[in-house]
Amino acid sequence: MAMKPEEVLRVIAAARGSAIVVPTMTTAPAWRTIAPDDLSVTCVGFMGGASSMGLGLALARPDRRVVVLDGDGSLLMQLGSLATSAGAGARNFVHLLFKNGVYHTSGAQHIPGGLTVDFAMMARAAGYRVTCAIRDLDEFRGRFPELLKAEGPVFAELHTGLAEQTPMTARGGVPFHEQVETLRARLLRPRAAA
Ligand SMILES: Cc1ncc(C[n+]2csc(CCOP(=O)(O)OP(=O)(O)O)c2C)c(N)n1
Ligand SMILES: [Mg+2]
Repeated sequence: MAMKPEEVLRVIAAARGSAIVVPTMTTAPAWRTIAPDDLSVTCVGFMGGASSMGLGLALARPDRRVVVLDGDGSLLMQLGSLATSAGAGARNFVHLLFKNGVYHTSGAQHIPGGLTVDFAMMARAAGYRVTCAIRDLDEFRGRFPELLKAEGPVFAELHTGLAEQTPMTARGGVPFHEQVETLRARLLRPRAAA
């Protein structure tokens, strides 16, 4: 049975430490409830852009982990970004794919290939250093801390069901430019206080 995305997000929130998190699509509304007021910046609207935004942050701040919470339809739309992320070779880059087989945010239309597309294999072929697929919450709970510490780029395909909310049903949240300002201010603080 597919994992509940909200439960996966709770595991991430509990284990992430000082990692910057970049949610997108249906992970976004859940994440702002589960991990409010923190080192996160939500990628909205820009399908396939979350990993590029996360990659920029990872390259700029090699002292921190960056965890991207991506959508499968989004990644398919920018499949070439796998090679970009892998090619950049950022050791601190962790790319988590919420594989639900649909474009949930826009009405749950099936993505091309449905659940048969093997994104972990694609990431491996693109050159990610660590890749895996995880189907079970206990397995994810056990493996996430090690994925978070592993030498990246790391990619994990997470088999998840549908989220309770989408950005369409749960609108709002902090406007993007304000999130960026807050994140920048927090990252510019002296390391000891960060
Ligand atoms: C280029 C482009 N086409 C279409 C859309 C409309 N759109 C917004 S979200 C979305 C679906 C996202 O699906 P997925 O990445 O699988 O995330 P999920 O909603 O399943 O979490 C679509 C098609 C868009 N934002 N950009
Ligand atoms: Mg999806």
